[in-house]
Order: sequence, then structure tokens, then C-alpha cells
Amino acid sequence: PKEIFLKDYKLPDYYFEAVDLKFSLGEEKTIVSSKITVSPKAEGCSAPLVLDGCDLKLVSVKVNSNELKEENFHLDLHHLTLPSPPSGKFTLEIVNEIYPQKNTSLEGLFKSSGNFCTQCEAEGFRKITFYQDRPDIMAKYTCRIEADKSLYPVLLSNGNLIEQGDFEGGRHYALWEDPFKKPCYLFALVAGHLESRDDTFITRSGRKVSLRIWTPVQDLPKTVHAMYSLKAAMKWDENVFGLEYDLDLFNIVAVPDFDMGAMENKSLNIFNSKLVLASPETATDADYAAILGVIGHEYFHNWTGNRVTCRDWFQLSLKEGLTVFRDQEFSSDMGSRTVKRIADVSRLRNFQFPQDAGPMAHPVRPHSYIKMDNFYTVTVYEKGAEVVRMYKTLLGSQGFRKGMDLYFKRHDGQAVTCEDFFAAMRDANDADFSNFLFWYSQAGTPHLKVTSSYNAEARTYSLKFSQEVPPTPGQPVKEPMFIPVAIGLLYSNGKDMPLSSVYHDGKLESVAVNDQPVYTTVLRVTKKEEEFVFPDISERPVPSLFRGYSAPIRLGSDLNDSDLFFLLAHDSDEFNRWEAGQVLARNLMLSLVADFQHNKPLVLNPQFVHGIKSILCDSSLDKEFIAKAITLPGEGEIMDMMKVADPDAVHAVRSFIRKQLASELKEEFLITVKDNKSTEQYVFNHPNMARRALKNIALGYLASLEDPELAKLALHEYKTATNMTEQFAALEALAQNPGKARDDVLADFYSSWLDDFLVVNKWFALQAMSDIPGNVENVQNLLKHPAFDLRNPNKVHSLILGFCRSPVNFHAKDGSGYRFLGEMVVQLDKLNPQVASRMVSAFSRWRRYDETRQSLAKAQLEMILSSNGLSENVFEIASKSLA
Ligand code: B3K
Ligand code: ZN
Repeated sequence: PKEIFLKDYKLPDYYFEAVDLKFSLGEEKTIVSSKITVSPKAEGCSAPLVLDGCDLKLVSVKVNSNELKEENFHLDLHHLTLPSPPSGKFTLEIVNEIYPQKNTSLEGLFKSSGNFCTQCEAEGFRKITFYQDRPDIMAKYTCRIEADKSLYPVLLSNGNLIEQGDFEGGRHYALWEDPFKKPCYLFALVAGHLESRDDTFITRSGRKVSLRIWTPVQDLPKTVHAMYSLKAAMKWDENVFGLEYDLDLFNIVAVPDFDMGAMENKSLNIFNSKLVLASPETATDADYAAILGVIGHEYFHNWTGNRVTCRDWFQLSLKEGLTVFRDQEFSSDMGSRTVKRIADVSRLRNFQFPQDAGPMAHPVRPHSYIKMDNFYTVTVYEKGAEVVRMYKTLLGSQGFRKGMDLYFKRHDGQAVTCEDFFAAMRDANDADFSNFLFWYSQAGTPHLKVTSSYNAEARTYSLKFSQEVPPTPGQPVKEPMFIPVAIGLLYSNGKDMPLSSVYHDGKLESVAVNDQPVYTTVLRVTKKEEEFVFPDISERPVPSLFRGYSAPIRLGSDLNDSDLFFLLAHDSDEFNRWEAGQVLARNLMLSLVADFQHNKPLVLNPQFVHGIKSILCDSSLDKEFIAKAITLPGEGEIMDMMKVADPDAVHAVRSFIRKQLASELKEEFLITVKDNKSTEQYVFNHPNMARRALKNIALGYLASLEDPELAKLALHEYKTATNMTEQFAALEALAQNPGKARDDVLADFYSSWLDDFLVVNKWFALQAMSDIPGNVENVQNLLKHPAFDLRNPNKVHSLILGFCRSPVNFHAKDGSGYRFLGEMVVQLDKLNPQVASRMVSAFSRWRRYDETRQSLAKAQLEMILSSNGLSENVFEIASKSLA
């Protein structure tokens, strides 16, 4: 397989101005015709024109209406080359056949539950027709679709419908025209038996936009929340960024077989059903929140991604990091900002940090790839969003908005790079961003150490920072990064100190805003070692560092437990209150893990129990915040901090603390469950979600105690629940402990919901993720369950990735978990390489474990690499994991 490098990027020799596509959809085959207006980059260009193509059967090629003879073009497995195209502008017409019914890769044109649909990002368009399949080729499209009318009454593509009609013999056609030029990865086509929920949105300049959400007819009632989310997103983008929708029609189609969450094709977003369909009875609060976020995300791409797109795929974070940041902000504004931030930071720590510390570590803008699909990662997306957030932290809301405005002013209709975004932010604000660009080019999570000292005599408080960016594959030595540190200082009474200036680099710098002192300021750490000294500090403060988590780094500070308990109780920055609790919990868990490994009895620090209790009982706090604050850091997060990850010890310790808290705070948890019961109908809003979240966490703690009375309580909650959020939480609570009660309730749940595939997926996932000993066997049996299907990515994710999320079972010392995954990867790779490569990633950190586990995991990676016909996708991850 060939590796592709950013440094090799070259402008194309030919541009495509306009593309007319014709699809004749059939049951045996689909015929695709394209007519492309080609114009050379420069007069007299004599370079060959190389088109990408994959799994296509070529029928004919014409240049300026003349059919080319075979000696005038060259065809190989991946390309169609015209060695000497005419000089000047010309038209190229190509006819080819494809076989969507046989396409299990879910890329290009394929069938999902009887309907045709497409997925072209990143490089799927080449599975539809021959084309320069790269995002810097932007053209205007028309698309004519012909199909059997009774099987496919609905025919959709990008842009506006300009013509439709019937043919004799039961076929019909539709002609679509997209007035905006776009790269081919945004092309989409849908043909099927679908119905739509219709609504309208009036933009602030008065454009009336028709909104349609398409699903099979029986699912239409479940699209209310998706429509609400879409309208909220449209309004929000106008209010916050001044960005309006630019066409008269916006379509969303929900399909059950889809590789990822959703795709932002121009005016025809295609979604995985699980991110569209919801009803209170079948979807949880988490599902509702995910739908809001992803509908927002795809809609926001219309500007950040579609109107301004990426020059090449290395720039993916230009659109993804920015759009994730935008959807995070949208969700924050629709719910609780602190809780959303906590959730996003947890995700970063649990998934991105491990990636950044492993063999697949890559910068936000990667330098090379074998398969681009392997780089739709938490680094490009979530760390990329943190990079965008840092601009906002440094510039403030208004400065950030100025930067965004300039970005659109300069680049609307263009395919650009991360530097272009950086330059817009800088130029709009006349800002000094020093070495900020390293965030795009250096991989690895920076470690920042902070030491503090107070000089009572001089009344100064000093903070010394030192940073280290760990080596990552291909980058042994790193430069220091530009790290914005949002900071406040607390008096011993818990109040914030006013800050007006700071000594830095031998100068006194003002931090006041409009001559007023501030309570939070942003320090700019840009060197390997750097000191900041605050003058006029009347008592030793407790520092609140990285308020709101102002940079994606690992922090080591000299705060002691009593400082942390103090911050947990008093910090005016709610995020940092949560953070202080997490640092305490992480330290506690790590020290208990060491005790466990040395066969010492486990004893829980009473001060910790007390801290949790006071949060739990503080009625002034937001309930969802409480729910987050009493949730222990995940097992992965703790393993990530160990020299040699020990899944058994971490699991034992986390379970021990949970049970200990449950038993010591049993009364408080019981009251919490009682006080937070649902009294009214399900409403998706913050206060109600917060109440359910808190109740469900409390129930989970209680049920961990394996006490028959408490199991009865959970069963009662299960039976009386009026919404999926509470029913599923009760099911999860009961399913923690093996035994008849668990088996019965799982069977009951399945028989109640067997007709709803999205609910059945939750049922698969719950069992797959279970920590009960020897669960691999249960998962193997579930593979044979009639509701399971290896061709459906959602089911594969639920069952197989779900299983890998249970550290004890996936990392079982007998190697059973690794063997299971190894076999699944090989099977899946034959069907869908993208899904298989996501699975194989679960092996990538095998070196983090003890020798026995290392050799077991390594053997599976070697087995996978030696299997016949391996895809490039899996090859890339498996080989880099072993390197
Ligand atoms: N842009 C798509 C992801 C495409 C994944 C290709 N393998 C969804 C999104 O980020 O909005
Ligand atoms: Zn996206």
C-alpha cells in the first residue's frame, strides 16, 4: 500500500467547471453517465488527465463528443488516464456501470434496507464514476435520476428539483441542480420508498426554506425531535455567527445501514437512523442530546465545510475541528454549558489522550496516511475542536467572531488550508499568535507542570510553568507549544481575588479590562519554562488553573488534597469544581490500585466520601452537575495513567469505591431516587434531563450493592418507567450483577422491544459491555441472535466494539477477548473495511499491558496482517500498531 504525504500536495493540472450526472438505477446494475467540462490550469497544458475510479466497469469515453479508442486512454485498477487531452477547455463524457446491490462497503452508491443511497466522503465518489476525486476540484452539478417508480417513488439529490416526470413502463425521473459549486465528496443521491416530515424555516433575511426529514413511513412519528433540532440549529447559526441557509430546500434522510453518524452532503444530509429517530419511549436523554448535536453539526457544515471546504484531506480538521467546536457551543447554549464541557473533556481524556499516546498518534493535521478513512479520528475532530476553542479563549467571543467573518469573506467558495483559518483569526484581530501553529503539526498531549510559591513579605504570588511534549511516532523531538492558561486565584474564604497585572518576562503587564480588574485572566505560556508573578496578593491564594479547561494538555500541579477539596467546594468556575473532584478521585484510585496490586486491604478515604456526600446533598447545585461530579473517572482514564495498565486491578478498585460509596451513602442515594422520580410526561429540557440523570446515577450506585431490597427497587423503577431514559437506566442497574434477576429482566426487555431495531441495539450493547466474568461466550452467542447482522455497522458497534469497552473481558488474561476480536476483524474486513479498521484499533495500545497480554494481542495483530486479501484500511492500523 502507498503512503500519501502532505508535503507532496500539488495543484491539479485540470479543473472541472460543471458536471452533469445521469443515473439509471436498476436491480442488476446501475448505469452512470457523466459529462464534465474540463479546463486546464494553464494554457497549453499537456499533462495527462488522471481520473480515479474503483470497482467500476467502463462502457465508453468521449472527448468533445468523439468516442475514444482503447489506445487513446489507459485503464488500470484505480485510474482512467487520458495521456494527451486536448489543449484548452473540452468536454469529457464517460459511461460506466456499477453494482450497488453488491456493495457492502457502504461507500459510493449502495443499498440500505431496499433504498439506494450514497456516501462519498472521503474518497467514495470514485466508486460511482471516474473523476478527479479530491476536494480542491469544485464544480457545479446537475443530477438526473431514473428508476422504477413503484420501488423508488422518491428521487433526491443536491440542490433544487428542476424537473420530474414519468416514462412508460413504470419508470420515472427527477432532475436536480445544485447552484453552488462543490467537491465531489459532497455529492449525494437517494432513491427509495420514503415519506417526509415537512416544516419551514424563515431565515432572518426572509428566505422561506422547506425542511424535509425522510424516513420509512412507520418512523415518521419519531422525527419530531430531529426537526426541532434542525430549526434550533438554523436559528442559532444566524444568531451567533450571522450565517444563513443558502437554498430553498434542506433534506435529511435517515438510513439504517450507515458507517458513521451522518454526512453533510449539500442540502441532502444523510443520517444514520439512530441520530434522527427518537421518541420518549424508545430513546434516552443521551440519544436526544446526540441527535441535537449531530443535526446541528451537519447543518453547520453548510458553511464550515461546504461553502468553505478543504484543499486536501490533510486539512480535514479545518472543517471537522471547527464544526465540532460549533456543535459543542450550540449544545452548550441549548443546555448546561458546564455539563457539556465536562462531557466533552471526558471524551477527550478517555479517547483522544490514549490515541495521542499510542502508535496511531498523529497531529491535528496529519503528515501522511495510507487510507484517509483511518484519520476521521478523535484527534482531528475533538482535539481539533480544542484548537479552535483556544482561539476563542485568546481572542474572546467578539474577536473570534471577527476572525470567522474574515474567514468567510476571504474564502467563500474556496478549498483552503488550516493556515488560512489561522491567518483569518490573526489578521482580523491583529493578534500575536507566536508559535500557535505547532498545534496543527505536533502530535502528543503536552504535559504542563505548575509550581507555585507565595512571598508574604513581597506580597507576590508566582506560578512557574514547564512543558514537555512527549515523543510520538516520527516526531522524537518537539518544540514548546503555545498554551493559553485561564486562571483565577481564590482567597481562603473561597472568593475570587481581583487581578489587574502580572510580571512576565521582566515586565509588568496589565490584565485589566477597561481599567477594571478581572477574576479570570488568560496567561500565554509559549516557552519550555516560564514564570508569571502576580503583585499585591494579600494572602496565599489557592489557584484555579485552566478554568474551563483552556488547553488540551495534561496538567501536573503542586495542589495538595486540601487545596483540591477547597476548590471542589468553592471554585466559582464550575468546570474546575468538577475537575478538582476528578483529580482527587484519580489520585485515590491510583493509590488504591497500588494497594490492590500489593494485596493490601482496600480502605476508602473518609474525606473523599464526605466530599461526595456534600456534593450529592447540595441543593444549590445543578442536578446534572451533581450527577457528573459523583461519577468516578473511567477505567480507561486510570489505566492510561499507569506505567503498565492493569485492567483487573483498576476494575476491582473502581467497583470497590462504587460499592463503598453506595453503602456509606445509601440513605442519601435512596432519597435522591425518591425525590427525583418522574411525575409528568417526558420533556427534553435541561431541568428534566438533569433530574433523570441524577436519579439514574443514584439507582446505579444502589443496585451495585447486590441487596435484594435494592434490586426490588430497581425492578420497580424498570417496570414503572414511562420513558427509555429511566427504563434503560434501571435495566443497566439490574444488569450489573449476574444471576436470575438479570437474565429475566434482559429477556423481558428484548421481548418488549424486538420490533424496534434501535432499542434492540441498546440491548446488544448493554450485554456486550458487561463486566460479568467470562462475558465473551455470551457475546459469541449473541452474534448468532436472529436480530444480529454483521453487515449493519450499528449492530457491529453495539456488540463488538461494545465488548472491547469492557477492560476486564476484552483484556481477559486467557486471551479469549483478543481472539474474539481478531476473528471478527478478519470476517468484517471482507464486508466493510472501514468498520473492520475501527475494530482493529482496539488492539493498538497492546504495549500498555503486561507481557502475557502483550504477546496474546500481538499474535492476533500478526494473524490479521497475514490474512489473505487484507484491506489497506486494516493494514494501516494493524501494521502501525506493531511498528
Ligand atoms: N464528514 C462526515 C464524516 C465522513 C466519514 C468518512 N469516512 C461526517 C461529519 O463529520 O460530519
Ligand atoms: Zn463533521
